[in-house]
Amino acid sequence: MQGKIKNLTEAAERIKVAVNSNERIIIYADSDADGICSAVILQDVLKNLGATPVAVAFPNREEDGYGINQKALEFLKPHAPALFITLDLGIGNIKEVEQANALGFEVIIIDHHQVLEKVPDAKVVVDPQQAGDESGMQYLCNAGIVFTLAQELLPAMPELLRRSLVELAALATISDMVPQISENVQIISEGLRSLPGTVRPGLKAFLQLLPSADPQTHMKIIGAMNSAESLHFSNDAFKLLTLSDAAECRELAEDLLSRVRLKQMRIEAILQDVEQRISRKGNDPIIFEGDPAWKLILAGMVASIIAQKYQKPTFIFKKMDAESAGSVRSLKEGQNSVEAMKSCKDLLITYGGHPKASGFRIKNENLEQFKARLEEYFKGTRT
Ligand SMILES: [Mn+2]
Repeated sequence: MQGKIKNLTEAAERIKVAVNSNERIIIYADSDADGICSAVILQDVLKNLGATPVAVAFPNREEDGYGINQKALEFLKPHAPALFITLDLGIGNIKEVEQANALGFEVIIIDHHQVLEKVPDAKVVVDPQQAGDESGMQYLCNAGIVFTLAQELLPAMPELLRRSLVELAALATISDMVPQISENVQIISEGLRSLPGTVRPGLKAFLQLLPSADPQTHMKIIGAMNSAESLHFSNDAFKLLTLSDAAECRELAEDLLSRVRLKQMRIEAILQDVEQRISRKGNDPIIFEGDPAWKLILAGMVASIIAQKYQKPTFIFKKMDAESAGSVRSLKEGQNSVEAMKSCKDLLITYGGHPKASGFRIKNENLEQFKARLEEYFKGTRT
């Protein structure tokens, strides 16, 4: 049997104290399906314990920046003091966690991304990737960790609630493309088995709108969740999954599904653009392309497709006025994108993620040097 995720019990205990003493609780989660499902699971569990978070916030990666950022701290400041729980982000926010502490927040980080130079100075840090975590559960997506936390918080979880949460954990596990091993297999099979009979109005709305015999229904739901862009720290997919009114759910679900189609067209356009540029270049060790017209939230999808097709570490970014931000995909073993960026961290504003999928933000004046150093780095890793 595997061990327990480090600090999971500490996180559960601290959350219980907050619930019992009516402390304000903030949930701050990433804007993708994993972050959104993590937030829904945690909010459901808190409600079951009798608490309602004062805010559930999601950053817009394009406008606000990835992870905990200045705008988010500004936005959430009025709620201090509060317990500030980060989901699917936070492990890279060393400076921002210090700022949150100074504002009077007590931070619990629940993340599954790679630790950078050090673990932020939060009250509790749960991340199977951190030193001293012997659980061996690095394969869990964030919602998988939160689902494990949920069982800790509600040891006698009613079956109906458990099923409703495992449905979300399954969607997040599939969406995050984590290895389908151990608990992940269990979560996916249990969740997908339960999904057609879901009691969650938001998921029911999707099921009513999608053809019932389609074996890819869950993929379409995931696509719809991932197409919800957070705006003013609110996210429509989260809203949908926590609403109870059927008519409202239907409207939101329709809207999210139509955004998927728009998103696919935009991705196609960027892909064409990138491939045209690649065809004009020689045998560079990496693909490194950016443009002011590309949407940052699409960079990850584009980078995935390009990296898969060309089998090279791929950096796709949006070039903004002074800074650029983008996504990285590096699929080969031994070509760890986070380590590559760590070797250039003096040039970066932020960076982080997983070896195969990560992101960065950089001042435009450093772009050329960043590219050159990455090429140097990856030359040394070519097999
Ligand atoms: Mn994740």
